This record gives sequence, C-alpha cells and structure tokens, in this order.
Amino acid sequence: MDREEVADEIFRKVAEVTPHISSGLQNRREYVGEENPSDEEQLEADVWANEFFKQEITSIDGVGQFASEEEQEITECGEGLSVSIDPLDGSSNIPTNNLVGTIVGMYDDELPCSGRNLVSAFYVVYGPLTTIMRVEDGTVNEYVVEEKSGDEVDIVLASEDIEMPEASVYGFGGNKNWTEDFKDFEEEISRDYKLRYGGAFVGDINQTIHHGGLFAYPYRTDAPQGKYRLLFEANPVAFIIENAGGGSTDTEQSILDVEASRLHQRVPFFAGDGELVEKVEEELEAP
Ligand code: FBP
Repeated sequence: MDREEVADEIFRKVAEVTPHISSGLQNRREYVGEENPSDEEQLEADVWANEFFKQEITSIDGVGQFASEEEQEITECGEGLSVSIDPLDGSSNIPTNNLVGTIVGMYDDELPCSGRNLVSAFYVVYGPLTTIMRVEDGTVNEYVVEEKSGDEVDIVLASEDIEMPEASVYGFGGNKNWTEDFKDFEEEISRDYKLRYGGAFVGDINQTIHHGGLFAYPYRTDAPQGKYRLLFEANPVAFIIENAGGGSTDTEQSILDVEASRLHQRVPFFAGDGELVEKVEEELEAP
C-alpha cells in the first residue's frame, strides 16, 4: 500500500474500534496509581485504550513506528509511517462525563520529527455522537461513526472540505498560572468573543474549528513550554486547523515548524483564526 492507503487503513481501523473504546470507559474511571511519561496520573482507561489502539495500529502493514503519549519509548514495528497517538485526550474529564477524544498523527519520517512530515492526522471526539475530524488530500472532512449490528460500523461523511468561519469563540487553558502579559491578552480577547472551554483539547478545538475563533494552551509561569505534547497533540491538531484555513503558532512560528528533539517535549499552543494567530505573534512572546 502507498502512504495514503496506509493512512486510510489507520483511520478505518481506529474508527471501527471507537464504539468499543467509548463503551469501555464506563468501568475504567479510577486512577491506577501510575504516571505517564509526562508525569500525569493515569486512569485505568488511559492504559486500557493505549493497549487497544497499539494492537490495532502496530498490526497494519506500512506502519514503521508506534509512539504513544502514554509510553516512554517508541515501538518499532516494521517499515513505513510513524504513528503518534494520544489514546485518550482529556481523560481527566471521564469521571465528570465530559468530552474526551483520541488524537492520531501519521508522519513520513522517524520520530521525533517536525510536523511538516505529517501525511495525515485526525482526532476522534467521544460525545453525544462519535465524530472524527480528518485531513485528506489537504482538505478537512468530518465523519460520524454509526454503530451497526455486531462490531460493524458505518463511517459516514458528515461535512466535507471544512473551512473555519469568521471568529466567534475563544478558549484558553491553564488559567491558574497565566503570566501578566497573557492575562492582558485574554482580557482583550474576552471583550470580543464568547468563552468556550471544556477542559478537553479535542472538544475545545472542535468548537474552534466549527465556530471560528482562537484556542490556546499557553506558556505558564510554572511551565514555560505549556502543557501540550508537540508530537502527540499539538502537531496533529495544528495540521488539521491549518488545512481548514486557520493558523497555528508557539508565538514565533507555525507549530508545524517547531523543531522536535524529544519524544515527549511540550510546546505553547495557539491555533485558529489566521488574524488572531497573527495577533498572538505580534503581542505575545513565550519565555
Ligand atoms: P491529557 O488528558 O491527554 O493529558 O490531555 C491534557 C488535557 O486534559 C487536555 O485535553 C486539556 O485541554 C488540558 O489537559 C486541560 O488542562 P487543565 O486541566 O490544566 O485545564
């Protein structure tokens, strides 16, 4: 298979198991007393979802590397695309029954590498519907996963060639430790846009892409590089936003141009409306 066919196979395999992941969350809401490579407490669901996706993805011909936010090291599994995954983004939202998701990046180079090597990317949102936002041939399409009898699913194209509309919402994470310049920036933005912040990256960026606006998890006084992992969260989502007509930045450059030196490195993350991203680069400077 060529790399586009491998990317299609990865998308299909993940989509087919989403009903199993979604239904499996209900009995795995406890913390397991372990931490992931980013020193974050792991829910049983984090560990379980990671193992499930790992088995599915590493068995695909044309996948050369499997790297997970939940695992310290890369799994070498042949030749081909390098797959990054955040198996359960926003897992701290599970105990409160809020949105969670899965973020997948497919790189045409060995990890760690720049986001410019992304061949495709998608994120799943487990909500009232299970939806998948995906880059295909430079356009962004949204699918709904519909369960059928047995383990069968229909993957239904819901919106094609999505372009972000005029900005109307914003959402900024990490507010307990914002710097003074970022507090001033947020105060200015809050005057013109509606606040939408749900505590799960996939749910919040999904609002940004549908309603138009700006989403950020910025640098913090206690975390100069912010919270999001470049390879597992920031690159795949920035790739999707930029292919939907938006922009992304770490305050200096597109997220996709940030040099990747460590597998679990973090990056300050801003993405959404192109003019608002330019405003970030003009007014803010990461430490
Ligand atoms: P993980 O749950 O995959 O570690 O993701 C981190 C995350 O939950 C994001 O989904 C979300 O945007 C952010 O952390 C929320 O952070 P905070 O609790 O500091 O607002």
